[in-house]
Amino acid sequence: MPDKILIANRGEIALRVLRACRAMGIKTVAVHSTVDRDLKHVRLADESVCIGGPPSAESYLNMPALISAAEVTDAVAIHPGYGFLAENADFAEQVESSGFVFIGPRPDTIRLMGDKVSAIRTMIEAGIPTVPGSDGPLGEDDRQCIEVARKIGYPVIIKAAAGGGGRGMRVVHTESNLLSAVAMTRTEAGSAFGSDTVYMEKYLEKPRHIEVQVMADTHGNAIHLADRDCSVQRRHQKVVEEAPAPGISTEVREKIGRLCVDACQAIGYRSLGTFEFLYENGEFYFIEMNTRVQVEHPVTEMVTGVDIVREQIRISAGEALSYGQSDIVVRGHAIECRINAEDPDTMLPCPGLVANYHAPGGPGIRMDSHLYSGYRVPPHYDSLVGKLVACGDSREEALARLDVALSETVIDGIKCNIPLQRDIINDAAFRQGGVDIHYLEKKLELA
Ligand code: MV4
Repeated sequence: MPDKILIANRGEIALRVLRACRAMGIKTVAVHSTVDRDLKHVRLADESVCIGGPPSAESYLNMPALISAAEVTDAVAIHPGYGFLAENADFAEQVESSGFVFIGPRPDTIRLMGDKVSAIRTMIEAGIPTVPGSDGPLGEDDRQCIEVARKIGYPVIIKAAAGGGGRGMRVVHTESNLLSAVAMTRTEAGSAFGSDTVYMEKYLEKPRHIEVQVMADTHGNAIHLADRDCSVQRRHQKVVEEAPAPGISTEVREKIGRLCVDACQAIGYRSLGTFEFLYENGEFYFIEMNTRVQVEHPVTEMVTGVDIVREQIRISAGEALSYGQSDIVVRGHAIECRINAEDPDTMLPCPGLVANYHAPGGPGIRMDSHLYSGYRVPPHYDSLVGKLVACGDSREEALARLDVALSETVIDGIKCNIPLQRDIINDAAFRQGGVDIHYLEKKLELA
């Protein structure tokens, strides 16, 4: 195992990684911006290094500062968390060429999955079902583009190859709008991502977002940890996630899980990964692969008992997976509410001083949060301040525990989305299970 890990992140995920390191007897280095000196994980880390000013570009995205911090502290490995540089292939490459271990996939794998066209092509070859589409970049030939759309059938969606996570896409309902939509998406992609490569897919109107968690070691072993449903979202920000996805039979779960495992082995995947699918009318359609630990990983941990971050660290040290597929059993149900520091009316970030914080507790409750009484939420970063996760033998039991836990959580001094979360988890359609990706935005429109 590495002797010392540098945590190249902040907030709740930095604390989550720190906890995994401490439980494994690994020393920790926290890095922080000038406004983040008082972060909980900075206080708990063995060492800490200030890496720059408040803007992320000066600190958490500052590659030379991060590498220097690893050098001066004699760290062996760097954990990128999620967001920031977690899926930056150039960073992973620089970490490795500087003699450190990047806790994640190989840089070329990150690059392959970062380009959505090459990710889809790779998955088709590896036997993963994808959305009917251009299966490659759209060329400059207008007639060919029209042909592809006719073959797929309208509506279609034009996506930027370098986009992902909802950035750089446009839905087209009729042929008369096709070429201008392609041109606009191209132009926007060029200026936003520095690549104007676009591709086309059939637009699925009411899908669910279901993802499969995988892990693969450097000895050729790969397993899946079943699925999560992340359909409850607003403006491409997930709000509630759960595992397993409601209404998916064990047979179907095992079938899609096995396909993902086989794909990992076919491409020589290493580390944690998430296969993102759209699910509609009983079919899975791959859209993207995430090559990092995800915000919502705790729901999978709660139903499988696997410490996903520990396995991620073990894999990066060249250890074999601690589990075979037959060791992985989904037990009960877990649901996560993302707690954001935001105004419930405007949904805009609401930073400030947390005068008083009381975390919930009880059976099946887990609160992953870096909050404490007297902590000031800075305005410079994501508004996520915690993740409240509840599990139970059934979805109903998890929901009952989650509602109690939300009701007893106290975060005084700043506004947060706990009222919205209670509203969602008590909503009849959500209680039913299996809402689609448009559920929350429609619900908020009506309110
Ligand atoms: C789609 C789609 C419908 N059909 N692709 C948005 C985020 C990015 N990961 C892919 N996205 C979508 N791709 C086809 N062919 C609808 C979305 C989509 C979406 C997907 C997952 C979760 C939330 C979403 C919200 C709006 C649109």
